[in-house]
Amino acid sequence: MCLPVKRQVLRALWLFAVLDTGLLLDGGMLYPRESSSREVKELSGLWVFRADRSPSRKQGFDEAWYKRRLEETGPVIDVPVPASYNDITQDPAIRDFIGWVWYERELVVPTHWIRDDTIRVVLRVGSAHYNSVVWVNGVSVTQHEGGHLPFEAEVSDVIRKDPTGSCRITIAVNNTLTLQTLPPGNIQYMNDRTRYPDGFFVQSIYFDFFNYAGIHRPVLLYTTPKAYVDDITVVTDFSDNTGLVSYIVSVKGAVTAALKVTLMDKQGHCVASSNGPFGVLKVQDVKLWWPYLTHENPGYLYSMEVRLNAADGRTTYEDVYTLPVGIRTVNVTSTQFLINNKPFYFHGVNKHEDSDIRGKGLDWPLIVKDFNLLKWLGANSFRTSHYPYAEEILQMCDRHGIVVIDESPGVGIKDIRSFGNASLSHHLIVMEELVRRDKNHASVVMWSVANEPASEMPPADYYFNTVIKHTKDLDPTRPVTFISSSNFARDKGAPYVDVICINNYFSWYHDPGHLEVIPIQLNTEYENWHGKYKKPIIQSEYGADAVPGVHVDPPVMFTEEYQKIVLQNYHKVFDQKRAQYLIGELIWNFADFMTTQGVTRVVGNKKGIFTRQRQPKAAAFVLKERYWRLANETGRLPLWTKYPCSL
Ligand code: GCB
Repeated sequence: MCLPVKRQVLRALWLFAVLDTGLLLDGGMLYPRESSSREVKELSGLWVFRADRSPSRKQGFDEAWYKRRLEETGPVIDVPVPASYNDITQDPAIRDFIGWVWYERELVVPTHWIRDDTIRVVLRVGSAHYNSVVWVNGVSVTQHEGGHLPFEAEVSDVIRKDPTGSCRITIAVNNTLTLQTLPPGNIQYMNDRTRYPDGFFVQSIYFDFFNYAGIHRPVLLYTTPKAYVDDITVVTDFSDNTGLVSYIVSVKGAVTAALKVTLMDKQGHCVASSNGPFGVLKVQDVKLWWPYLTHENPGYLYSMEVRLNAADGRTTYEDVYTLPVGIRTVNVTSTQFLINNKPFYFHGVNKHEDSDIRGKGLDWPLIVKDFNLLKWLGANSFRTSHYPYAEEILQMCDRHGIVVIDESPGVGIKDIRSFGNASLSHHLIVMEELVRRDKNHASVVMWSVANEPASEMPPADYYFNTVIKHTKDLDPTRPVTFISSSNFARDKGAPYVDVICINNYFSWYHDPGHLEVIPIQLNTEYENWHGKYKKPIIQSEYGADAVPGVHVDPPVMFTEEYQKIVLQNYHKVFDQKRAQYLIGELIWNFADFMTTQGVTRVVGNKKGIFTRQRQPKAAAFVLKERYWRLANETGRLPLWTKYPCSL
């Protein structure tokens, strides 16, 4: 069998295998897009809001606040959606609130959505942190656990009960974390009445970012026909100059269905087509998807139009869904990361979804500014530390060729009680939700199942082996990793990962103030890891806090000078090791971000090379110089980007 044919068969077998891996989830989670058969109604803007301040935090459920307009059961305030609610008001109790908060929005849905029962109306929440319960006109329509992934419910029947089309959406959201949530947390009640007031409790968390809460991503109503395209999975490959797109389409609500799949280039010309729910599209003279700064035309996307003609015995339906598709391959050797069979070196950043006032709420000006800063910096990649980011951000990555390591919210798994079956089952569901949502993004090249878990604990071995294995079953086309903290995990977990990702903070948390230890300690660490596992390494975090505007020379900790030299000392070792097995460097962090208050944090974590307001510190210029030099050495710079100073 010649290679391309063999590959096609393997891809097709995998696609079928995915449908047969004992999935915990039912159905797809395609991003809502308008088409000739689908409408989208965004519900961003002002919602009404009340925090349930009752001691039990259960008053809203006891009094069934969802049954009436929220303002009829107590005082309400305006809050924006999407946004975290924490920094919107002047009330510290709202900023630090733990428990149920209630959101409500009223609208009138278009008459034809009510009258035409061949239309399916779906309510979708992009994400809400952490547990959510949703009602429409007082009727419970769905619940969801997890703060970073979308969920939805069909609401056609509920809205049709009111012929006027008036629709009241109530969403209760609770940010309480437990030892079984992802990320985990733990409520501690302080019962010593000589020291704490009645009812005093704190939420202990084992991660270093503020536990922002609320409805963080857009809420939408969208329609499909009753028979509809429920999910699409694509896997891409190429052989010489022929691109190969294997696909599977799943359809719901149809008795008979005919599918036509057409792949179009950027000009809208059809480059390949096929019929039926699965197949392989062959694209002659393929334009591959290349990362930013590696090609003159990075981020090339085709459009895959899926057209369904279906019938359910009574009615015929047409549904159209168009998916952007980038054609590329990803492979890992013992020393390299290959995109389209060419070595790829990650020179990028770790980020957070975080900014003034809106917290973790999706904000387009911020997203666009961040992409402009990434490009200015010459960054070709980022890791979605420490949870899945908004789909809108991944779409930008696809279009701009920014490579993504896509991380689950498995951060701060430190307590032995978080390694039990309940946590594991939830982690497996979260990985399924993540892969289901992000599997078709060309920019996503690796899954990260967790950040710095206490992998030295005995139960962690079984736990992570299971999560990594399940993730590989879900998607054998992408490497899987988890992020290790310094030496702790050297003997655990690493056997199962494809790429070793290491975080360390030499001359910061270890040997503070001793910049001179960085080269020797980093060198030792790399040699140990690579010597033992013969796998490529990414420096997935390194850095130092710098309070912007604070200068001391010779450098001391927390100054801009110290941050610069930490970076430069790391870079010396990176330059030796990238000739061998180091395949990437991701600075911690792109920008300063908010954390829980504590004695080591000066109004948040200041390891950003940009401030929280996205202004560069001295270190940003060091990194910019380096990243453009790396891009010149390792990539093929497009003409217009050769001279970053003219940007
Ligand atoms: C880490 C964590 C990250 C922290 C960072 C720090 O290892 O992965 O979440 O923010 O260190 O600054 O301490």
